[in-house]
Amino acid sequence: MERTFAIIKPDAVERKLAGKILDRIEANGFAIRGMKKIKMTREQAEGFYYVHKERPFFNDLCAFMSRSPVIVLCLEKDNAIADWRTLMGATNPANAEAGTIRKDFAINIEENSAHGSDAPETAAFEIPYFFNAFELV
Ligand code: IDP
Repeated sequence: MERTFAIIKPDAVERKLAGKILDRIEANGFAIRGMKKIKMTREQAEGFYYVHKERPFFNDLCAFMSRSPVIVLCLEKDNAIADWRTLMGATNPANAEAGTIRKDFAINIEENSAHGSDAPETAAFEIPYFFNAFELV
C-alpha cells in the first residue's frame, strides 16, 4: 500500500465540487486516511510550493491557494501516487484526458481543481506538512 497527498483546491471548493471529487476518489479504490478543510495562510502556501519559488507563476499560485478553503487529504491504495495523478489528469485541463477531474472540473492551468504528490519523496514531505500522526486513521 502507498500513500499520497491530495488537495481539493479553492476553485473546486468554491464551486461546491468537493463532493463530486470525493465520490471519484472513493469510487476509484482510494482509502481516505486523513481529511480536513483548512484555509491556508499565504506563508503555508509558499512553504508547500517552495520547489516552485523561482517559477513565474509562484506568486499567483500562492495567492490562489490561500484565497479560500481547501480540503487536504491523505489517500492510500496500491500505486496511489501514480493512480491519483492519472485520475486528476494533466496540469493544463486543455491537455487532460477525457473523464479526468481536471478535464471535467478545472478552470485553467492554474485553477485546476486538484493537487497530487508527484513522487514518494514529495508525498513524504507533503503528508506531514498538513497532518500529524493522530489525524491519519
Ligand atoms: P501539478 O500540480 O500537475 O503537479 P506543477 O507543475 O507541479 O503541476 O505545478 C503546480 C501547480 O502550479 C499546478 O497544479 C497549477 O495550479 C500551477 N501551475 C503550473 N503551471 C502553471 C502555469 O504555467 N501557469 C499558472 N499556474 C501554473
